[in-house]
Amino acid sequence: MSDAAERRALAEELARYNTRVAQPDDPPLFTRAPKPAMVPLHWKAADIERLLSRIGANLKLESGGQRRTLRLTNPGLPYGTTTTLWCSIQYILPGEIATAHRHTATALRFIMTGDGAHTTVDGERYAMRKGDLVLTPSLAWHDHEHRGDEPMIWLDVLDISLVRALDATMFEPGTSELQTTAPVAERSMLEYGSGLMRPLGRRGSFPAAPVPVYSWTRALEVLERAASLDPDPYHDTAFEYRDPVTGGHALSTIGTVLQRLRPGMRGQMHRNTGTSVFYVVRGHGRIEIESQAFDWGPGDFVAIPSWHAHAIGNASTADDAILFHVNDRPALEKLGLFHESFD
Ligand code: GTQ
Ligand code: FE2
Repeated sequence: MSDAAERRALAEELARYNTRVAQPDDPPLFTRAPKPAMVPLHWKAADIERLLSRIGANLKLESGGQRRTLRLTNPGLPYGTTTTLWCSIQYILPGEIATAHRHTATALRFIMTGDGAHTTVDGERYAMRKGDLVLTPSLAWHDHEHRGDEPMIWLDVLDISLVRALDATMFEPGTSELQTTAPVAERSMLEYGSGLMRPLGRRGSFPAAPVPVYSWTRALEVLERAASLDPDPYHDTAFEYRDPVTGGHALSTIGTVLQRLRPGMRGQMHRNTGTSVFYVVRGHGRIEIESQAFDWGPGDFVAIPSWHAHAIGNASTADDAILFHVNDRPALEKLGLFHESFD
């Protein structure tokens, strides 16, 4: 019998004892480079807006802190937006609340439209305004309450697929609908919000994500003040949101970036392990991902699979473009699996 036939003949017997040998038709175990099942994808703002207004009109919030969300999916994956991340667009009507809870998955929100909602993260209450980034690290208690008078839309990003792959999913509902809030509002912003100094004499460790809300006005100011610097050839002006106490990533598993492309900027091709999702805050441009090209505009989303070469450019020679993106780089770095290549 040939070796291949020998292997096939053995398979049934081995399987009975929960064992196996490599079979001739097994796909290669090690590939020279990552071969993701996830595919590059572009969601257009007009489609998302139409679908959101349908779910806004037709889906009621169920009791128990359910949300009305439009999940971004990928045809190459059984669930989720990327191999590790879930991006959902949450549509919140005035008067609605999301009840207090916590989970091991790390989460963030980026406010797409509207204001008037408040979030409480581990007892600290913060306003949520357009362009703000709100962080809920693993096991931070959080709830939201929308007391404004117009619908709000925000992007939720969670590392659900990563946490599921590691069988570390936990969820705990709060004991009341909304948390009791601390007497001093936005206290951690007062303590750590400068990013330059921190209180002297603090005992014990600093909290994870010591500042839960990164305001749009301050993030934009950083980009605008950096506009006079020479452009990075790949990213132009891109800044990562960081933990102001440690200087590390703002969240331990999810990377967050705000990027400005000056008029006429065309970035060069590069690739890295890990996945990302881009959200266009303003402007028009093009992203090339391997052999594909997507022309994006305000409100669009684009997902990039691991190790896919990509280059981003601003299509306008008059206006800048601003993008918010998320990635799983902090998790990969911690595992020693982050690699990049500048082609
Ligand atoms: O707002 O806390 O889209 O826990 C999915 C899970 C949002 C949230 C989601 C969540 C949340
Ligand atoms: Fe949550």
